[in-house]
Amino acid sequence: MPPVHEAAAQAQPNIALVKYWGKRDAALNLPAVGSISITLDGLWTRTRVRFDERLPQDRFVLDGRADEREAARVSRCLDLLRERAGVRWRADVVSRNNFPTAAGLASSASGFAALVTAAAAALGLPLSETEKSELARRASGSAARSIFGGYVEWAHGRRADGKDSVAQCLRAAADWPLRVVVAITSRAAKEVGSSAGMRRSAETSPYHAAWIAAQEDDLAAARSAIAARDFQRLAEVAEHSCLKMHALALAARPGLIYWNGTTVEALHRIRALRGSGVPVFFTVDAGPQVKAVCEPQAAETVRAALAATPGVLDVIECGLGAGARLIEAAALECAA
Ligand code: 2P0
Repeated sequence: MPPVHEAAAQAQPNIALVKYWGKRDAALNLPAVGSISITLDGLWTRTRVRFDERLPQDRFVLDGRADEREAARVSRCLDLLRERAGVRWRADVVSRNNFPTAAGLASSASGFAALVTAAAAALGLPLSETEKSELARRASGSAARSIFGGYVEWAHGRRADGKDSVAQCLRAAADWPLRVVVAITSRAAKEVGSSAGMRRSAETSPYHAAWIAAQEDDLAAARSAIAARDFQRLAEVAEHSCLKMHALALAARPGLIYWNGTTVEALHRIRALRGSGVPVFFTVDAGPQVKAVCEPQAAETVRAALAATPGVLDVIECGLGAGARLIEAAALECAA
């Protein structure tokens, strides 16, 4: 057998419409609530994993630079795959994002979905999408969703071992090709990451129990809106879930304020557009960027309105896309 075992994969970020916020098991990364997302197109992470029996340790290069901070997380994720394959080989991992890593676009979701997909293939592990979703979840919760394309639900699950807390596709992207316009309002790294923010919210926010209690109703509403392709109903539940997640975080001690002034102004502009008949709604994650989801014919109007909002630094438009998949290593276009 040759000493080198290699594969490459691509995955895309996803944006939650019904949010994940809170964990029921931090070690296994099991969520306190289920969530529903859309996987994006146009933005991607491409990752090549090369297991080499001669390497003394794992190496992780992101966008051309050795990334020490993320290397430990990458190694822990690879350990799960090595354990399944019954090998101890270390790996050389080269990854590239075609979007800014700190832009608040869930680079950990696309990153770990691509890593698991490439590593499983490199090791010759015949894993199902469901098994890949479980492994990706353990590295980063939202990565469980980026294994799948289109409209995706990640289940809360009942089992203590987390085997049923995996994602599945609810509807293909082509069935309802909505567009997403992202308004970048800051390039600063966020002060409190998602995991720490979730922990603080669960421990100190008086709204935590109310958040958990209502999630099933929001999931049911989003599922039925997606099944019926009912934009107005999806808009209502998605904005509600987003604002509720932020209300929970704002009420933590100390309060988590992920928004800046431009974020708030962009939300008002999106609301005003919808009020005037434009099919668009907003969502915001654990950072200041605003994601506007709209019907295709409204994309140009939404893009122009966000670009004209004072303080918006850049606008990125994309569609809905596919799940994680293998690619030729040559497509990576970046040297090791
Ligand atoms: C979501 N977020 O549903 C929510 C809404 C951010 C706000 O999933 O701790 O990086 O690795 O499981 O996946 C971002 O959290 O957190 C996220 P971990 P992750 O999209």
